[in-house]
Amino acid sequence: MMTEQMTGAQSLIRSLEHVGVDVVFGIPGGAILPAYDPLYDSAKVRHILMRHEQGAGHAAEGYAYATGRPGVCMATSGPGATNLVTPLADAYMDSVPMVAITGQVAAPLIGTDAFQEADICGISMPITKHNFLVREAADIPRIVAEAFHIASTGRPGPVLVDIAKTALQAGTEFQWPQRLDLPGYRPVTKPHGKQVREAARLIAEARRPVLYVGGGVLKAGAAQELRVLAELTGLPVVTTLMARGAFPDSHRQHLGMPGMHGTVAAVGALQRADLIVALGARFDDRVTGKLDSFAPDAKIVHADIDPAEISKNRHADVPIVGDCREVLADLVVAVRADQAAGRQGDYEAWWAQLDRLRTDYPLGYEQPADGSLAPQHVIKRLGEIVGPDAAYVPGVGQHQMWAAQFIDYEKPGSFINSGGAGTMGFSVPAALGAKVGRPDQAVWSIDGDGCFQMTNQELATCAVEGIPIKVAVVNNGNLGMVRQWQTLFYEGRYSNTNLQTAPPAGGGKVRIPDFVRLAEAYGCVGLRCERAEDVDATIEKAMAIDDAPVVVDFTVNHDAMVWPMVGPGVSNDNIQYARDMAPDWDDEDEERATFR
Ligand SMILES: Cc1ncc(C[n+]2csc(CCOP(=O)(O)OP(=O)(O)O)c2C)c(N)n1
Ligand SMILES: [Mg+2]
Repeated sequence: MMTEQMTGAQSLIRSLEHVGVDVVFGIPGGAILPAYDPLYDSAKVRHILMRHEQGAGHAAEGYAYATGRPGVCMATSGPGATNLVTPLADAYMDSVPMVAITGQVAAPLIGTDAFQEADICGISMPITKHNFLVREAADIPRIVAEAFHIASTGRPGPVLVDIAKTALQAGTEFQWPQRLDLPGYRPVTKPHGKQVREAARLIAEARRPVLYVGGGVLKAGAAQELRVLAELTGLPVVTTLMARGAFPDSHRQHLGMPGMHGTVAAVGALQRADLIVALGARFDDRVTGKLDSFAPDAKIVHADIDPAEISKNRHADVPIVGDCREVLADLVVAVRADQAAGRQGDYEAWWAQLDRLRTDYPLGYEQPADGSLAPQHVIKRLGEIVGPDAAYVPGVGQHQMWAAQFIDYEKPGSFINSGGAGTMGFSVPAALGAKVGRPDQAVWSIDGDGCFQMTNQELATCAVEGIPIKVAVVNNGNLGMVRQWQTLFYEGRYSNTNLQTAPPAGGGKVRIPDFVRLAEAYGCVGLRCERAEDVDATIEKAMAIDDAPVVVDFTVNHDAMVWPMVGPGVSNDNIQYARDMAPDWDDEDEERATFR
């Protein structure tokens, strides 16, 4: 076996090279400083110096989404490590493979309230898939190998490796582990054949089935298998916020996104289904609405790699533990066998109902009466002009929902967002990380004026490191999503939602900050667009620039709202198509009179 004398820090960098890491996003400081010295010499690992550790964490997430490989971020002890808390929580909620490496104070000082000491393992326990505190240099290679294995297998997630400064400084013998020994960690990927055949039987017997597709299908790389199953069975498909791109929006079997801001057809389909086949989805409250009135007549097949998800929120009649790609592949075989034996579902009446819903209630929006720019128009044109090969990375708020609704996603990796945590500030650094992961792909951050102000300092990173992302700021001058709730649920009392980033309707000049000048200060190109007739040309101008990051301030109407909407805590049956406008379900089925 090959062994070599080196420091713990050198063995850390050697270990990262061993697992194939090519980029680390981070910021140095005292406790992690020993690791930055050998990093300086690594020919294989590029370090990108970020402006905030939160940005480093989200960049690692964006990189992971773009490449499918774990993203890596690095920070020093204390405040450096605590600045990673938000991206760790974000990655945990959305099952993003990520490894965070933090420096810790010297081993003998741990627990003494030493300078820049924070118990990041304790702090991050509930928001990491696993974490490690490393006190001995000899443990570094083994723990790095385990961390990457845990982050990227089973249900992916963030793993934190906290390394005492003394372990980085000590001399050690580098030894790469021959095999991993992780008792108790053996994710089940192969689904149970009996359960899969039972699921196929229910599909053949159902009259109103729906495939409820979640982010797990993308994580499993199972888009192709999903398409085969969908076309073989003829089932309608809904894709959650986390699954946008798992099934082509242009496909005639696609009903769109379910949930709080889903399409009437997708929400209605789940509500009146007699069978829901949930694939890598977790019955999140934003999808189910009021849980006890969700899909009251549906039997549930629930496939997930994480057994803890199954029957967590909704009882599963047929639980299937396994990797979605294997589940889908096996389901295809089982359905084919049923079909060969003459057992095939008849969904004609169901499709007639669903087709009527999508014809009667398509996604749409109103032109603002004051002649200002409709945010939905900006986002729709962006998708149409930039096309399906790009990655779109929204922040959190109204612009995120419009980005999910009004851009057609045709393939995996084209929509990258913060779903479970809803983290404002995700977009710019995640777009940066995605662009680093896939430099040939156009990457558009679609950010809100509020979100943008949380992490826009990473534009400096983009400019300095040559990472030419594009940012479309949908600038409504407000914390728009909060303002929408104030309009609907707080009698229009707009407490603390006006950010003054855009002049109010009817005049005024104040923009604080002016995003065009801010972009220029950061070494980016800044553009502004305020009129519908300029939207196309502005997007084309931004696309033509590829030697610098571009920021476009799309100054839009302040009052636009996201529709449809299922109010918080309300049953999906009460979805509003627009303000005070409920869909007419025109239900021929007397038993489901609640739809009227
Ligand atoms: C870190 C964080 N703080 C607060 C919130 C609550 N929140 C959700 S959406 C939103 C408004 C976002 O404003 P903006 O970025 O301008 O987007 P818009 O809704 O206007 O499109 C806020 C404050 C959040 N999701 N994340
Ligand atoms: Mg806003």
